[in-house]
Amino acid sequence: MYIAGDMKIKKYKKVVALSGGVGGAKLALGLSHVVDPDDLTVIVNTGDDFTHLGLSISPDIDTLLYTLSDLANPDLGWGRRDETWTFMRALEQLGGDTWFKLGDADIALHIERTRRLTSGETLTAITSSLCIHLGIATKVLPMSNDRVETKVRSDAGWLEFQDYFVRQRCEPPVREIAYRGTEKAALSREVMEALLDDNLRAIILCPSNPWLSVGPMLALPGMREMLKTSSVPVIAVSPLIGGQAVKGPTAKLMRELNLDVSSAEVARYYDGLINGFVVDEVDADTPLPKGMQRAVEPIMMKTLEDKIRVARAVLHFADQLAAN
Ligand code: FO1
Repeated sequence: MYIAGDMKIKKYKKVVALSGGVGGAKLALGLSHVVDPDDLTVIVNTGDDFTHLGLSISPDIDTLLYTLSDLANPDLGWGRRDETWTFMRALEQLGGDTWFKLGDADIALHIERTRRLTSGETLTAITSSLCIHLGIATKVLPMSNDRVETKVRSDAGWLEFQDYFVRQRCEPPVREIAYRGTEKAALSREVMEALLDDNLRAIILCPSNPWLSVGPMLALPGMREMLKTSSVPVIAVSPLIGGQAVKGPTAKLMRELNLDVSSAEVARYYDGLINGFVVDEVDADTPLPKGMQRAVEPIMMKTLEDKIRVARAVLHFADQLAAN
């Protein structure tokens, strides 16, 4: 805090969120309505990225871009609203690979990103430019400009993430998860600056799948250290409500990894990295690791109002922890 004139101006106002997948994008949208756009940075998982039909696909970045620009397909949770599928039908007719659905408008994004990556631009620069064209004021930062590939080991061996998640619809039991490339990948300079900003108010781990969407970000050299030593509150929101995943394979994955399917297990995964954990009312008695503070809030986010309410609650929780 510093005093300018007789006004108390809250100096600490920058918010950084780590997000991946649909759940993360919901809270990021809520935060974008609560925090001034130029004070919000969302760091996005790129471990789901892959090359398909020669195109560089970044699903978690795209889900976030479409969500923040209100272009997201409300039913699918990925891709664009009001989409048409002429390309996919033509690809089918030609015997092409159609298990990964690419809508006609969505393809423009993949083609443009591929063109610019091929010309040598970084994923960070391209994403920033896409935000401008999509009218997104929130800063969206890929976690790294280097290649990282989340892989899951099933009984039939290692699977590429999208093959597991989409082509095989998360059916193969997962025995192990690996974040290929993280040992030599680097956090981008922009990510480091955002996390080390001395105007920071809070760091938020959005309710994404901890093992599949947040894990790759935590595996990047330096990320865990920065969260552990952060001088501002680091808050995570549980992706589970009453032992059920709100969406996606989180609960099934936890069972297969012989983990307890509970918010307590998620808290253990984040132990040492976060100061506060937000759980739903049904999980109000979740036991937390020593030193971790709890906030109880209905965390199901269906409407925009829900997303804004949860975002406000998370920031209020962070401010309370900062004040103590
Ligand atoms: N998910 C699916 O379940 N089926 C699809 O056909 C599919 C296509 C797709 C295309 C572009 C894109 O950005 C995402 C797409 N997704 C699809 C979702 C994607 O697999 C997941 O959002 C993430 O990888 C998991 O967080």
